[in-house]
Amino acid sequence: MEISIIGLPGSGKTTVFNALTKFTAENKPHSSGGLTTNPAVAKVPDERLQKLSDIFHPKKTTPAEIKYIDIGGLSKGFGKEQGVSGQFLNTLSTADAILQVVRAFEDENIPHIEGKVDPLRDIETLDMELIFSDLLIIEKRLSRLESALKMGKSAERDSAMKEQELMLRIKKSLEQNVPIKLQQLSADEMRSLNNYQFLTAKPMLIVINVGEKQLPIYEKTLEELKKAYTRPQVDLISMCGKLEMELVQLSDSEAEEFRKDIGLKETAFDVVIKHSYSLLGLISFFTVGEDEVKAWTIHRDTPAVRAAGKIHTDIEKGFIRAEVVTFNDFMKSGNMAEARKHGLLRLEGKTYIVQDGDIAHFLFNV
Ligand SMILES: Nc1nc2c(ncn2[C@@H]2O[C@H](COP(=O)(O)OP(=O)(O)OP(=O)(O)O)[C@@H](O)[C@H]2O)c(=O)[nH]1
Ligand SMILES: [Mg+2]
Repeated sequence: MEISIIGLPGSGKTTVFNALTKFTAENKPHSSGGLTTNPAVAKVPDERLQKLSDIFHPKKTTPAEIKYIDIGGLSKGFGKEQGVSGQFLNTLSTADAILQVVRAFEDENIPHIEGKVDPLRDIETLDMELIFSDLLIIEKRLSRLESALKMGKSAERDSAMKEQELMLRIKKSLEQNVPIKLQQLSADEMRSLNNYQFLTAKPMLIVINVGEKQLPIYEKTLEELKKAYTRPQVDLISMCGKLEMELVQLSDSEAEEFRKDIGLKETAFDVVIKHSYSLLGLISFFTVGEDEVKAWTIHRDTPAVRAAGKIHTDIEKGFIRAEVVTFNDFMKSGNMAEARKHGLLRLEGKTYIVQDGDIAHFLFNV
């Protein structure tokens, strides 16, 4: 899973990125020069994986991973309806989700590009920017379709006409500020748009970057913004980026102590992962053995045969069946033999929908 971090210049993207990835990238305000993209992989914490590892003592324990990409060096003018262009667009298009960092922290030493800190305005500015970027792609596609309609054979013309109708419909709604993910397109239509990687079709997690001085009111700040910005399929959370970045540099126990003192229940990292999983409809299943205990990330509605394909395409191709036990049943049994004896190890076919926490073993032919 890949999540791209975007936001207006100086909103705290690199700071949040560092907090999420424990990566110490340079975070200069308004870094000038070329566009930089900075990827880092974060391991998804899962207590269940640790418990399984304690039982199997495998050579290797492999958590699921999320790749975060920090995009830096956006021009100051970004956010003024210039559209998202070039390399920036390429990086964004491959992301499964967008994490938008919004500045809420007050700091007179760090001027805001618009003069005044106003999170809601910034969210709306970025929304406009993403819509504008999608509109540019649609315009280009429409003019291609226009030529195809003039010259193409009748079979091609039919599909071009269908696509043109869809593009025009999406364009109209975008012009009324409705992002593609809220346009109630059919599953077929959404699939046909896959190639374009429209930005407003992607799920978005908004991170309100509050200042360390605002910590006492940070829940209130978030609640107020949630009331003011009520788009479905967008999730809002808040964190103090600067503080979180400092905390990941401490030892776990020191950081926990500190969190307790200031009344923070969870790490920003855990909160972001939890919200990313639910926003994207992701779950985890496990494979176990003496060599490796591993967590895999899949979409909620994935059939067994496709989950198997995550591990290896050969297993998908030669799929016979899956042996499945839930994590809880397995823990009650203590080992596979016991689980089997009590009938907790089920045999499932290709179409079985894998559930969160399933421990699966796939039988296949090559
Ligand atoms: N006081 C305070 N400063 C912060 C906070 N978060 C970020 N900053 C500061 O704001 C400045 C910009 O933060 P960055 O993380 O570099 O922002 P960015 O969005 O990556 O900036 P660009 O990549 O230049 O667009 C830095 O000086 C940070 O230290 C915060 O929560 N509180
Ligand atoms: Mg940056």
